Amino acid sequence: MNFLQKLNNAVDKSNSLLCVGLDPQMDKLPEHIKRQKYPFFEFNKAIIDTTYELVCAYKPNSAFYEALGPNGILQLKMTSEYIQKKYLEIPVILDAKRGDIGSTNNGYVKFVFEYLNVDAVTLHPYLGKESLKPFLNLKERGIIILCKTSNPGSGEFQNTTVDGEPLYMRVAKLVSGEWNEYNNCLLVVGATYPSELKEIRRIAPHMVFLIPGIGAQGGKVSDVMEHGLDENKRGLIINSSRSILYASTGKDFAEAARAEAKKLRDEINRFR
Ligand code: NUP
Repeated sequence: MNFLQKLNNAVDKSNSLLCVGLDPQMDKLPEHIKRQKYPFFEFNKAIIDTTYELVCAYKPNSAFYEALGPNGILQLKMTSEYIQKKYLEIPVILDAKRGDIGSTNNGYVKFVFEYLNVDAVTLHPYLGKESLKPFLNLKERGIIILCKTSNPGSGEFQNTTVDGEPLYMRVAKLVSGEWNEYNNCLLVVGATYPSELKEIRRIAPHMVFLIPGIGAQGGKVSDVMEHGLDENKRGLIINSSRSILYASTGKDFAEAARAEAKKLRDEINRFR
């Protein structure tokens, strides 16, 4: 089964387009979790055990784990293995935004798909298709390319005009076309840019988009659903991290996360 089939099955089973971002931050963890040997893993485990029925994917961002050094990387691996063992139908996306020259990308491929063994990874397109071949050739995995990011300054490069069109449109065209030989590519489009999302959906009607920016960054579910859904009322992986993880920082954090995830899943489904 390839990534998109696995994702589709998870969407069917959970009736959800919601992805929970597993982005633990030490200063935001409940006190009793902070004291554990593997605080990020214990935190994630509790979040996963209360939200697994409500999500189509989990998305740990590598930065939060790398910040702790080897112990953080180990907890990232423990998190990925936990999902694979207990909830193997739910795909795991590593948000790492990698992308280097081809020979160096082989190292990233090993880390992401052999050591961590996740289902999909985020990459930036700046070095071009040739450099990303070690990723693009992986027919079973999800290759998720940054197209229009959610941050306030994303337009600095992404909206510059290249041959009469904004750069993000060039990215959307190439990635959905000639980069997508094995039908394993997805695009990242921020929830905070609905008009760009609409244009990108027009260019790539059948692609799946990873949509960050809902919740803490202010993106609106209604905008994303109006402009991002595909003809089958799917085609979106809608991520939220902080709004769910830190719905409460007390002992009830996992139940509060579940309530928030359920609210968001249901809100998304009202537009489907
Ligand atoms: O354009 C992007 N915006 C963004 O926020 C691309 C991303 N991958 N992200 C990531 O999504 C970000 O690094 C974080 O892991 C998550 C959003 O988190 P939150 O704002 O929901 O807490």
